[in-house]
Amino acid sequence: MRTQVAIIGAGPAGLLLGALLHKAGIDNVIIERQSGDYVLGRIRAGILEQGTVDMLTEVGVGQRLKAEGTPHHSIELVFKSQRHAIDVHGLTGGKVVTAYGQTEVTHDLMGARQAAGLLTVYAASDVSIHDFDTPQPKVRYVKDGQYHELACDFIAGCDGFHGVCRASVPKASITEYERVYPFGWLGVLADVPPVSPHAIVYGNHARGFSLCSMRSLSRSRYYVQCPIEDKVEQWTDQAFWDELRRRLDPELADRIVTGPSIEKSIAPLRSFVAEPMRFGRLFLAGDAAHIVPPTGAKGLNLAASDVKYLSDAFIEQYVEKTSAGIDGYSERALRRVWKAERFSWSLTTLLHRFPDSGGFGQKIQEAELDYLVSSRAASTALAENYVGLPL
Ligand code: RFL
Ligand code: PHB
Repeated sequence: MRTQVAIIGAGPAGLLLGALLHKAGIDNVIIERQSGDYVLGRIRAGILEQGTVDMLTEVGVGQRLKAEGTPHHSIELVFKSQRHAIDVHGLTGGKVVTAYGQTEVTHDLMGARQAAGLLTVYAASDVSIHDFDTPQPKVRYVKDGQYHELACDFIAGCDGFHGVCRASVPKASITEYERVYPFGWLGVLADVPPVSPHAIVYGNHARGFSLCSMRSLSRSRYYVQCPIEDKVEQWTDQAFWDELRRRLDPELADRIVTGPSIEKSIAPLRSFVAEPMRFGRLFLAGDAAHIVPPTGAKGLNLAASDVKYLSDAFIEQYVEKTSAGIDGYSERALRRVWKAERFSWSLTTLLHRFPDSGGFGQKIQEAELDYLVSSRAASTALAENYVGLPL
């Protein structure tokens, strides 16, 4: 089998890249390790930047997003038991973010890909990539017990943090930067109306961080910071709701509607960047190249901006016959990646309880939050990063 671009991974990065390339008439095949149902069952991101919404609209999956996504004009910060709104819309000249689950984005992109008759090989095992330092790269995999080889012009490594693509690059050719945080996020999904349907709420409290988000007007997504050693079985639903309430202001705590969790999990927090993002004819995009802690809601949005740059580069290559885009991809993508890394790290540092920072650390965080909500300049800096820096 042969294609122009072999895409490894059918997460948001791989599916969106496939859609952008197809729209430009560039042939592509996606190879995914998991089944389609497994990919759809992962509960992850929920907040889309306007640039991501625009890209999804451009590839023809904007309809349900427009009808069912919830625009957020502001975010709210809770500290010292008081809630303060930051008018993101007003401070950015009219920009908003949209609450629409990653599961829905994946569902829409999978549906459009299937309707267009494009090939995605799900449940492929033993995926390996070869010869990306030559003009004839190849992907090998096993499907239903049969060995396959896919020849291509380029390989797009969209296979997430634990994928095979970054791991296939010789160690001497790649530099990795990493920070692992000493806590996790315990997340609960529940079919109850969100306590704050028009703004994501971020809470700083001496007991730890909390977050109130949503997937729809009848489905809520909440998180509390927890020790990284905690096991999800230790947390009953009741213990989760009690802890969330303790970390919010009294009015919001009173208003929370609780119910049985339909998903409960603990996610570790990490900042990570691998440089460069191109190795001959292999290009990394999304979580395969970088991870942000979820505090700034940037992971999925960065995956989208990477594949926008990458699809532009391939279009230049195939349509305009120039390699300038491909040659500049890594540098272009990394400039935006590092700014999002900085923002996600700073918001994580500002809002979480660190084991060794003590009362002094808490007071400094509260002073910074107080400055943030009372200075127009500081609020504007937060707002423009939150809605997404320009592509
Ligand atoms: P994905 O989604 O991990 O997809 C990679 C795909 O590659 C497959 N794969 C392989 N396929 C073939 N061969 C192999 N050897 C393979 N190895 C892996 C995997 O099965 C998978 O299908 O990466 P992608 O596409 O780069 O997308 C990145 C996003 O998923 C991620 O950044 C976000 O979910 C991060 N994130 C958030 N991002 C936001 O923009 N806004 C948010 O509000 C937000 N909240 C979150 C988040 C991530 C979280 N967790 C659990 C990490 C909240 C949480 C709790
Ligand atoms: C989510 O809805 O899952 C979510 C929202 C905002 C964040 C992180 C996660 O910063």
